[in-house]
Amino acid sequence: MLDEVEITKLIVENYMKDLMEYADLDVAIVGAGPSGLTAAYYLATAKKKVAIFDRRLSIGGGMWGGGMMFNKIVVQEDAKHILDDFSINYERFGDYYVADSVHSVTSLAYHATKEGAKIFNLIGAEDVIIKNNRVSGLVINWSVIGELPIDPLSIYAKYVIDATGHESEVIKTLVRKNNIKLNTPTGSIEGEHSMDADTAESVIVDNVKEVYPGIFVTGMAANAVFGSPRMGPIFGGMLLSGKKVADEIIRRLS
Ligand code: 48H
Ligand code: FE2
Repeated sequence: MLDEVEITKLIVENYMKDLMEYADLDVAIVGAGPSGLTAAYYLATAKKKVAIFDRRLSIGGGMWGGGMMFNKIVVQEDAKHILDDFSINYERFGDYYVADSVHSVTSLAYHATKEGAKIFNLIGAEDVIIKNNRVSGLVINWSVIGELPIDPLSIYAKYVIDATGHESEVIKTLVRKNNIKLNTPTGSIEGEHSMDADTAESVIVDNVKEVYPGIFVTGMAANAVFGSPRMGPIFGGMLLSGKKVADEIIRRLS
């Protein structure tokens, strides 16, 4: 006989166990789009304790939709090795590789979680913890509470990654709430520029930086914070910048 309350208790007990375990992290990633998932995979592979918080029900960010809802993505030669790391199937057309976007998202998520990265969906980062002029964690809350005045909970992390895409939400909040200067040319958010795929993809890996002590940017957020262009549905830069931020943090932690 299946027991409804036994099922309930199993869910609550095991969720709470995860929340307790991941309340103190090596790395907290905000955003489970392609760059956040890629970063999580390489961090987990290096045995770092890593969790991703995404406010949506479903992970994958902007990757599901390919270009204008044609659910294919294009990746350039430079990033092909990352497709291979994730065993993503593709077809080659000269210097371009075309992959199915649903297959790509699910492969990124499968390998990241298989290596031990934890994904908390439906949880948003609404703020950061700052101690001694350094970001030292995240302030999290259910994303479904709407305008209800419900106070958040907090997570410690040695490093936080803003992988929230075009909006660079965590950095925006950091700048809005604190009188600080970022490690950018003007000291504030430079803002995303219009489409130029070649420039956007060639600068994105360099834009992966610790923009304020304890917090890095990656993916589209890196280009938005550093005033670089958008690139449209070519995803090499998302994968490469995700790997770069992981490599950089692994180096710092060791
Ligand atoms: C929790 C949050 C919060 C928050 C946002 O947009 P994404 O897919 O991000 P990237 O940078 O990995 O990939 C960008 C890519 O999808 C893209 O848009 C490209 C290449 N565009 C080019 C162009 O020209 O348009 O994912 C970000 C994720 C989403 O799942 C959000 O739900 C999540 O972050 N998120 N999660 N707390 N405050 N804000
Ligand atoms: Fe986009």
